[in-house]
Amino acid sequence: GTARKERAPMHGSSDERTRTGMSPESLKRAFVDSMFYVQARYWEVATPHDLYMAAAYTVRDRMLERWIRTAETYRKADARTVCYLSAEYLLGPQLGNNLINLGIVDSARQGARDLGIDLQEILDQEPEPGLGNGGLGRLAACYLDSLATLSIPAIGYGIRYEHGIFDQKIVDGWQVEDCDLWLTNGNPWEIPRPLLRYPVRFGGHTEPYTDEHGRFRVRWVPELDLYGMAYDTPVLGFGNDNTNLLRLWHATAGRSFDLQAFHKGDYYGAVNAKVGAENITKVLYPNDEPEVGKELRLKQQYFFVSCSLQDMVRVHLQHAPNLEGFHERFAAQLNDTHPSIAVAELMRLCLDEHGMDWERAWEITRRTFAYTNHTLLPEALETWPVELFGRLLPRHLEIIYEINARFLDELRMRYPFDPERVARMSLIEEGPVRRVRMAHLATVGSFAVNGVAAIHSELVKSTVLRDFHELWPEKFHNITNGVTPRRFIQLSNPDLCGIITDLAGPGWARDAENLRTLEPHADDAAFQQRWQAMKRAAKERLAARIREATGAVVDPQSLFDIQVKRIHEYKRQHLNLLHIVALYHRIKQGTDSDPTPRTFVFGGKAAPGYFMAKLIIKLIHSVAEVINRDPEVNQRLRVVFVPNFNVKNAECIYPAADLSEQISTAGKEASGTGNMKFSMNGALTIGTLDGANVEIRDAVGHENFFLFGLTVAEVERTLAEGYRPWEYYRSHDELREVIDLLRSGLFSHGDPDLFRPLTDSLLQHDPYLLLADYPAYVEAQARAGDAFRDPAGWTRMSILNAARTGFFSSDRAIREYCRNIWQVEPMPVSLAAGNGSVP
Ligand code: OX2
Repeated sequence: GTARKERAPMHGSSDERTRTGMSPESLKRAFVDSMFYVQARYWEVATPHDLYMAAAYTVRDRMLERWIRTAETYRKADARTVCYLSAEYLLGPQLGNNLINLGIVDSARQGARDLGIDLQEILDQEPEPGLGNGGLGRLAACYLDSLATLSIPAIGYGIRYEHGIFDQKIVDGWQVEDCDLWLTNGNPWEIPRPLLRYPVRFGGHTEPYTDEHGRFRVRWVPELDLYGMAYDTPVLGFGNDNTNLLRLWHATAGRSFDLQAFHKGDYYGAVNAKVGAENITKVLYPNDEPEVGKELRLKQQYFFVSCSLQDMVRVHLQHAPNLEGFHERFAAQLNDTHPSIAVAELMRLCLDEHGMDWERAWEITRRTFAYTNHTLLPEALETWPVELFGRLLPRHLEIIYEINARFLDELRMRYPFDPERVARMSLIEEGPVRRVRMAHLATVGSFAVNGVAAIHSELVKSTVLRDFHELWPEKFHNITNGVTPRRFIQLSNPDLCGIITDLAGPGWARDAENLRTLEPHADDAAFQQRWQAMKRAAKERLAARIREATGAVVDPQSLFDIQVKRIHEYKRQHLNLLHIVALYHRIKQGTDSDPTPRTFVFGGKAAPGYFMAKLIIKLIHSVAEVINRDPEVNQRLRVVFVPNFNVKNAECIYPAADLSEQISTAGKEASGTGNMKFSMNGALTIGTLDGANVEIRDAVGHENFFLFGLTVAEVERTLAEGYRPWEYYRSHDELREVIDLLRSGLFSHGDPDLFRPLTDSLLQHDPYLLLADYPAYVEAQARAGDAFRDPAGWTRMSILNAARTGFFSSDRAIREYCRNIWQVEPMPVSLAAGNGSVP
């Protein structure tokens, strides 16, 4: 780079310095300024959107100051940097979070009030960047927050999707997808970097040649090239001055490309190719499972990985003459297998572009990457047909074959009499269609592999990566997921934040173990009252939102029993429904013994092609319709579906929950993170021994958790012994009546076929063992209902949940990654110590 030799002069006048001051006065002045000079509006005609933009620019200026100082500090220190490679970042709205991390919420509110503006109204204007599907993308966003908060030099690399996760509309009880338009009104948080672009190539063929030293080399002659352009978003730490970088890549057609094609006289061909190039970052695939054989998806993956690695190489070469030491400068985390093509791409860069020999390149590559596994579901393990792979990335396929050949040789030496094991471990799955196994590529090409909750990490070792664990036991780790208490307590639940701060002081938001200060107050009557008032207010806010969004009226006194997450059969929203229908049935029969009034809240998106998940959404609405309008029932039960569950809605939902539904079939949910957000906000969990539920239950105390259901071992045994759901149906009267009600047409205006695919699946296969778990679930629900009728007892349990979930802060998780995997140290940034390069 062309580092400036001289520093900009320091601005001396006090006027200049208030440009980024934090007082209500400075914020006001900056806001008015931004309205005029950035948004180009004057007061009288400013729309709510203008107010939001001016506020965002005001906040951004204060972030940029920290960001630039951070970049300078890291660069000077030549600091080891974490690169988080993720196809998804579910960031959620930025303004509120940035105000918190800058510590200026009160000043901003004051400043806004002085100008006659309601800060909340401004916050509500922001469309959220929904660049992720669910837990995996939200985890990446929490980790960015914690990395900055812990002063760790880190870059998040990903894709700037023009359209994020679809907007969910509900029409006649069915999910309808609408295009997400988060960028249409402009995005004040990103800085486009038109000059920071890298070529990315696809297709063509490879050819051997001899280089000037007489060495054998391979050249890739691609068919197509395009460019990735950087868009940078600053990520503030909380309670420090560190501000890290999220760099998202946008695809554009290259100029060389234009010239070639246009000059050949094929104008329309060139135009088409240009459009094709730009399609790569058009839209997020809305499935939390891999898209089988979708060429564009593989292109997205390679596109962002290639840009990111080229960017890392550029930075490395600013400090070093060649790629030696690359793995010492960077630790690159692969967030699931989506970026695992990085293993082959770094090899290619080392071998083909930097003339390194194979052994050296492989050593550097294997010491650069670490891989996080997020799922054991066989249908979610990514593989790509060799044919497609070779057509798009011929050179990478060659490299993968070579990695595999060497790896298999090693295995044959190690296991000479076990060819089946060697075949199981191969990077290539043999069969009618040969496929590249991305999890194997990631495992072989990484120095560490981790699962996302204790039970999940054990299952990774004993199931999907068992052979690899036997070969390299020391490579395997567990890092239980975490969530950021800044967004999921401080921002979402200001009343709870106030309670904690009064007791524990403000330090808890950086050290969540301080939440334990609440514990001795769990039985204190006055404290309990304040706690109940906090919960009550949150429930009233949610009730108002529900009314606005759906027209449904719910009673904040009732037990708020909530399940929000992607809709999936393994998550078993329909088990929840079976219980609801059972309660309904009992009331109608007059056999009810649980008089606790309940409001059941659902929310979540279904993958657009996932028929069963969409049918579950329809069933939720259908059951809601019957229950909510039946006067015999609706004083006791209400069912609502909050449309378009996203980060913004979630912030309003978690604080309002009394009971959190975490009811996946044991062994299926890798971790879950919603479970943590609920518990931190004082909800009790009804759940199975799955994912992080296990550790949450141990942390909060078994007596403060409603456990039910088969364990992983019992699930395995049940299936192995030939599970016959029909027998549960036959022998359990209430269960039979509930399923018969679903088949009767009661919930489908007389159409007995509407929900048939669901009931048939339950009776014939029931792969997720709903019927086997039903009796235990209903029994645990009865315990929860009883417990809720003792307000003091319930409140005590609620307080203990919040007090004991500090472990599930993403700060703890990131500390573990830093120590056990990345070997990186904090590099604190001081704004105050700056000598004037920032105005
Ligand atoms: C999700 C997992 O399903 C969830 O259990 C976990 O909490 C989350 O990742 C974060 O680790 N796609 N999404 C996930 O896995 C995959 C694959």
